[in-house]
Amino acid sequence: MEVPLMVRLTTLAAALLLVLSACSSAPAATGGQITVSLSDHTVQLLQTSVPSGPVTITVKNIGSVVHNLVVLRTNLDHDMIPHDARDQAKADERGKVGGTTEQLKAGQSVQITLVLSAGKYVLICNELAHYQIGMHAPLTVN
Ligand SMILES: [Cu+2]
Repeated sequence: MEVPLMVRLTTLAAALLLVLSACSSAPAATGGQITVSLSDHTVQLLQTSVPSGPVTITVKNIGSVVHNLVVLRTNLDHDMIPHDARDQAKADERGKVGGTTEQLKAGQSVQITLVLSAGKYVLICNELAHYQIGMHAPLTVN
């Protein structure tokens, strides 16, 4: 009688261990999430503020031409970013903390993760003249 009981206890312990290890291997808190939709003349954010730390940004091109996303850390208002000194058709990317690495084609979406500290940010599309036609939006990181 004692041996089967030991077996049962061992099995129970093993099961508990499995449950515990399953818990510890579950994804940790995923951090902030935002979704950015790039239309042909706007940058739309589903969330306008996000906690500091890792922030996963889902970027969707819902427009009809190529777009990109550049994340700037700046205290300037989102519609007050100066143009690039060497190219008036582009916005100055000073304060850039990240962005998409390639142009997004119409209908394409990508996810990027940035580690953002608390502060004010501006999300823009910096394809030629896209900033000027209104592709910018503010983001606050708390
Ligand atoms: Cu654009």
